[in-house]
Amino acid sequence: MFTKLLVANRGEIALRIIRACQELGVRSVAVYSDADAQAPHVREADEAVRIGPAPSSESYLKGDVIIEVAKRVGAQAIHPGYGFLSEREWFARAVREAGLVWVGPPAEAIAAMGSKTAARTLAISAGVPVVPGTAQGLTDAGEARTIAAKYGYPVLLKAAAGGGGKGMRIVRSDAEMVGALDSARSEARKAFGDDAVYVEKYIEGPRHVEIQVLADAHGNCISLGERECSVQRRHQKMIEEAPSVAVTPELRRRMGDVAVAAAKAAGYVNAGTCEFLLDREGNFYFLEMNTRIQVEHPVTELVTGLDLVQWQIRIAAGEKLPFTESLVPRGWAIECRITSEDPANGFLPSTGRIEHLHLPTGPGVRWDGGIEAGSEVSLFYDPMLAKLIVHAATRDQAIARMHRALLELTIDGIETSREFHLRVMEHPDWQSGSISIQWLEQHLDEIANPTAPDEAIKAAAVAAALVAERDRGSRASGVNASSGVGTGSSAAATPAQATGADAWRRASRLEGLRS
Ligand code: MV4
Repeated sequence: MFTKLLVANRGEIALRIIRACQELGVRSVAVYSDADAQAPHVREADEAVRIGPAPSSESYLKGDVIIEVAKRVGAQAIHPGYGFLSEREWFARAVREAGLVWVGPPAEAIAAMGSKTAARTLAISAGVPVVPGTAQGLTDAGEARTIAAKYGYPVLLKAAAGGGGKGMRIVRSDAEMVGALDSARSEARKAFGDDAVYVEKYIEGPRHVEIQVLADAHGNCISLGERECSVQRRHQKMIEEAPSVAVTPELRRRMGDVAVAAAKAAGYVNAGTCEFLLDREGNFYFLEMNTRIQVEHPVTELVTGLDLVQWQIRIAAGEKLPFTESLVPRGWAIECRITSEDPANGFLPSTGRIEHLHLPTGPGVRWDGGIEAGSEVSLFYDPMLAKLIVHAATRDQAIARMHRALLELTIDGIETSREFHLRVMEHPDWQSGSISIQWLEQHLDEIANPTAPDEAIKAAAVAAALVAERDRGSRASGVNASSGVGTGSSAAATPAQATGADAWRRASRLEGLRS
């Protein structure tokens, strides 16, 4: 095992990696920008080194600087987390060439999965089902029409270099083709410097289901089951769960086998994820492979009992996986991404100082966060502040537990996605599992901008809040009704009181009482 590892990231994932190091007996080295000098990951690591000013392009993306720091402090390995340098083939290669160990897949596997058309060709050769379509870039709209005639409209134009939905256009008729191809090309050129575009049959209303794989350097590769990530907005996932209501044991085995085949074809080692579309008939299609640890890895950890980040490090250190069979999920896990965005305001990023932070605890609750009271939330980095993750025996129990945990959570000083998540947990479609990748955007109005309730409901909410307030009058940590801001720690309250406090928060927002 390594004695020292450098964490090339910030926020919650940096802390997550530092915790894994501590439990493995590995010394951790944090790197930080000027904006993060006071950040928790800097304090929790065994050592910390400043790498530059606040903008990521001058700090967390400075691969050469980070490699120099790793060599100087005597780290043997670099863990990139997700985002930043995690899927840059050149960085994985540079780490290796500097004589350091890269905690991630080989640079060649990153490259093989980096181009969508290359990944598609690789998948097809490995017998992995992909959406019907082409694997070569289009020459012109005429060719695109011929291909569309073969598969039938609607079709989807996709950028070969793509990712994140950029350079994607749905085409429903021959008449739309010329305009769609032009705009897909120019968007792809701007985003990736490559205007190659190819065609797929458009799958309507699918789910996004992904399979976690773990491969060691000794030829063992296993599937750890699926995560369902359909609750997303503009390609940003908001909620993930494991397992998926749409996946039977038999489908899990088939998707797992396919994911392992794709990983093996790419020469994959370490943790990776194969993304699939799952249609209403139960057909699944490989989309792409994410060659990093993902934000939503904790839901898989909770249903498998494995520590994926520790396994990433152990695999990089040359350890063998102790199991050769794919694992069966136990219970149900849900993750909500807590972001500094204001759902009631078009998810506008919110900035400022976190004045007060009260974290949920209790049975089956996990908080993977990168913030604390006093943290400054700026626009320099991703708005994801933390993940709230729960585990319970059944999906219904996990939803009730997440709702309870969200009620316990208080973040004061900035707007967050907390109330958005409460409204999703309360939604009948979510509760019955009737969701697809289109569901959130179709229901955003009722979830993110709940219409003002009529006077009777509003009065009842205020009354409930006042009862809760009266009942906790003797408590030291009550809701401060005079300020109208629900800063009270509801951890000490009964569910009814917590609901009352939440009704108060909602009512006071509607009344414009919140400062
Ligand atoms: C699709 C699709 C429907 N049909 N391909 C979006 C990003 C990229 N990773 C692939 N994406 C999609 N590809 C076909 N042939 C729908 C999407 C898609 C999507 C996929 C996963 C999660 C969220 C999504 C949101 C919109 C569209």
